[in-house]
Amino acid sequence: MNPSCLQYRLTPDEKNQFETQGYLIIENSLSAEQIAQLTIATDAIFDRKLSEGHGANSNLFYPNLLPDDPQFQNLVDYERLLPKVWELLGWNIYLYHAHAIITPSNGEPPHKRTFGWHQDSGRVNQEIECHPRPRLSLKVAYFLSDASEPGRGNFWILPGSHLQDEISLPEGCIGQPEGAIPVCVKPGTAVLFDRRLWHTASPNWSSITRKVLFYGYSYRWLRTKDNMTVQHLWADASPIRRQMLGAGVNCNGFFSPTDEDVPLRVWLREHSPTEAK
Ligand SMILES: O=C(O)CCC(=O)C(=O)O
Repeated sequence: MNPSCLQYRLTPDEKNQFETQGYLIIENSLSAEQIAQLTIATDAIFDRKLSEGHGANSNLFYPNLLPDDPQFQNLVDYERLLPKVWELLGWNIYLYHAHAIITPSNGEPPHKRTFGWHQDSGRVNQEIECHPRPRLSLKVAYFLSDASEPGRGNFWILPGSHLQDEISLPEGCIGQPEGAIPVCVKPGTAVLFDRRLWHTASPNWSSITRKVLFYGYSYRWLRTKDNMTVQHLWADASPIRRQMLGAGVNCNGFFSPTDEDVPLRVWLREHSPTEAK
């Protein structure tokens, strides 16, 4: 990890935005070249799925993204975003799942049906006994397509809802919760969001296929949420990327890590000691 990545640490305003609103938008996170290469890799997945019988107008949720292409692997420890992630979660972290969601034009006229509002992590929300629910993880969503206008399969959020265990949904499943907004962003934008932020996908009424890559970071003691068949990548990965890809010395080290388990902490001790605690 090049120490120049430290220039991308959270500013006080960014930290405040994430803590109070539960999300943060970082424009121009990817270069035009990165967007182009990642789009080629994402299109290749969609084309393969079409050839396997996936419907051209059906949304594609594609988990275990990383093995498909080195371009996807390069975002695991991406210098522009990883410093923000470790500042929010600390150093005992890894990538616990990563998926692409491709939303082709769904060809429907706009309608007012309530979308699928949720917090991430499924049963965690019922089975952990505390209020507010613990943060545990966050996602970085990299937008490859232009979602700068509503109606383009936007990611929708309810800003500031991350400390609420419940939200009120409109009566009769018509409309969205009060205060909800579509996240309107250009290609190359990264959106970080707390897993507790109430959010949802939405239909795509435009002619632009929506393409987004979601990278979920959590603590090393939480198990993976997709198959994450990335162990073959460990040998050639840098120490910090290896940590992000789930490597560790032994099981106890996921809970009580030694330096060998967490190269990120070793690196921080040298380059940003206050964050190594
Ligand atoms: O596709 C979307 O915009 C929403 C994705 C989502 O809910 C998630 O990754 O947790």
